[in-house]
Amino acid sequence: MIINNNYKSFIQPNFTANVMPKNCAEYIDNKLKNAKTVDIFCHTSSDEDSFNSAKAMYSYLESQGIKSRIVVSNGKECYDYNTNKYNIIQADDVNETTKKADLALCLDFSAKSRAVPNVAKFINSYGANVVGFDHHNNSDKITPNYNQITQSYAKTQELPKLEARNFYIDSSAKSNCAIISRFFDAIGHKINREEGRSLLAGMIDDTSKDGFTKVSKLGQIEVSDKTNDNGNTKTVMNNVLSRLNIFDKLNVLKHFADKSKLTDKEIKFQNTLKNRTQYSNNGKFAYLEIQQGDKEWENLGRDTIRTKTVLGNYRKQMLNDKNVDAVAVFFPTNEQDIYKMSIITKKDYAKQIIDNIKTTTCPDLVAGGHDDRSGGSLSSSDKQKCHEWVNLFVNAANEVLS
Ligand SMILES: [Mn+2]
Repeated sequence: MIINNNYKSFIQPNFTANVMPKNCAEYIDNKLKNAKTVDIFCHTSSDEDSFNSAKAMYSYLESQGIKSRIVVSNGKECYDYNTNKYNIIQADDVNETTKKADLALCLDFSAKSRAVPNVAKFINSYGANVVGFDHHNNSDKITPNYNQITQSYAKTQELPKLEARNFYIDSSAKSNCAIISRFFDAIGHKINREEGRSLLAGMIDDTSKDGFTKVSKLGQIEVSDKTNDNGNTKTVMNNVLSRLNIFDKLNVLKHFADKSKLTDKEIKFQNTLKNRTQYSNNGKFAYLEIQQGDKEWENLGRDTIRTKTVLGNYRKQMLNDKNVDAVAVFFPTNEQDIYKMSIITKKDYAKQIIDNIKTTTCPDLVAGGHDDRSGGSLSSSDKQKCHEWVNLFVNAANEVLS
């Protein structure tokens, strides 16, 4: 038997997470440090991951004497949304004539489609002066300077050798905040507690949406096996937590608890929904149509984490009716000109209804998901067009559910 005597030369790095190659981190860090001013951009309908990545970077840049501002799309419900502290401006207030900083920094997006259209145009006007971090793998690039990492390498492998570029993308990361954390590690920046709280908030939100983490009743953050990333998420999470004390952690967890608790106004709204329900002719499709300009919906802030909960409760409640086979809600969102649909059904009716529309009346329908629960969207803010879109579903339900 031949023994492979090369085995001793295998390198066993003592990490389990996808660390960021030093050259890639330093390349972007140098670009940032050579700028006097930086505009930090979040993606459309900015979520906790994008906004908290921005806050952590804002704080880091401030410590380096670099002035920056955060361009956010809504995001007002995000953790520590403090306009004075972080110099925040809304995406709507930006256009091509807005004064530019020396450098644009894109966080949690790298595709044109994930930026508000006027912001995408504005970013374009920076030419080559754009850097970014992302964990999404989209094809419609916002800038051609990409450096993409997709592999999850095992313990026995060496750090991948990568050419440093303006954009660092690791689609194996479960949140952008985790990438920012590893960026700080790679450049040797020791995060302060404020930065740590931001990174934790972004990581918790992105990973809990996908069921990769769960917060126990006792406030333990558990990373599930489903994460399947060589301990990547767990390592980065523990790394950030080690920089925080118990109060920091509870402060972040309290934010999420408060954020999801329904207000009196929202409970009142929830109680009116049953009366607003409409039915298809066969009575098997129950739906709620919130039209463009609905005052109450506007006052509640349109689609927020809590109104989404309200609509979810409504769908579940209505589907309990034994005569009802499908329930859908239609509503204007906080994304510019986007009208949305969400449906849950018995059996595989969601798929059947959507397939019916696609094959009969509207081949371009944007909708899909699971057999018994799906979402869809229409790019329009026109009340009549949205109403006609709703009717596509009503008509299809009359056929499919008969
Ligand atoms: Mn994200």
